[in-house]
Amino acid sequence: MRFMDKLKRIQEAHNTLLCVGLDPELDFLPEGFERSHRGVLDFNRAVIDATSDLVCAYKLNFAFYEAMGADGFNLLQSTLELIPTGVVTIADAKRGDIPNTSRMYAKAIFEVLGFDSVTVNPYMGLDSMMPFFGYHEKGVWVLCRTSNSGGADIQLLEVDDTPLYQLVASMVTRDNYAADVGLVVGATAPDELEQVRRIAPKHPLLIPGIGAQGGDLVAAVGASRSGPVVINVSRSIIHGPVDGIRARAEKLWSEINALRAGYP
Ligand code: OMP
Repeated sequence: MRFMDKLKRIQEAHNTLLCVGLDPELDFLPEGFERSHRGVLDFNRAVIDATSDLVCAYKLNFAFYEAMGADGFNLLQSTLELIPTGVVTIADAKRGDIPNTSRMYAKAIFEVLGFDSVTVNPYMGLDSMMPFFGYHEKGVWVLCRTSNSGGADIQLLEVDDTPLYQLVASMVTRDNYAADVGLVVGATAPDELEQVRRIAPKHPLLIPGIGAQGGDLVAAVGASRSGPVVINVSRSIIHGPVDGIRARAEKLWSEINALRAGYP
């Protein structure tokens, strides 16, 4: 099944745009969880059990796993095994290198770990992304306008009067690839989100930045009117008492769906 079909199917089945970010930190594990890789796996299990019917995807940011050393790699694998079939998995690894190296990154993430999709960094150009784009049935999320304030340092620079993030959006959405290609645009940049939608009205967007980063939920949900959207929330769901995880996720699920219900 193509990646976009899998995403569409789960978004419809769970009536949701919500993606929970599984970004576990030992220092933020709630009471009752051992501060070890075993404790992290138990915590990820608790998050998945509490939210799997509310989400379309889980995004695992590799930094949080790599910081645990060799255990972290095993944790990526054992966490993936906990995610119910049908729910989309996103490897947030922000990869990209010379083609020969990207090929190995893509192999590790798609074939060894078996993720459905990956985030990639476009800075090294189209050929650095092509090894990821070559996979049928996989998704690739290209960083376009990131949610951090420093994203403006480079992404808003103009080349022949066009900001770089818009050139990235045009570049990667111009052609069809074996994989389904989407863009990452932070909810903290609502104006640019609108511009990206103008350039790529039908392409999938991965939108982080809601909650802890103060992003604009109305703008994020608004982007779903023309094409698919996945809204990622990490800290403001997974941090805090473990028995509040479901309530925090449900609140966002409801807010997102209330906004969607308001559209004609
Ligand atoms: P919270 O701010 O805790 O919801 O986490 C946001 C998650 O999305 C982290 O895993 C970030 O690394 C990731 N992210 C951004 O915050 N901003 C971006 O522009 C891109 C990403 C990403 O690629 O997912």
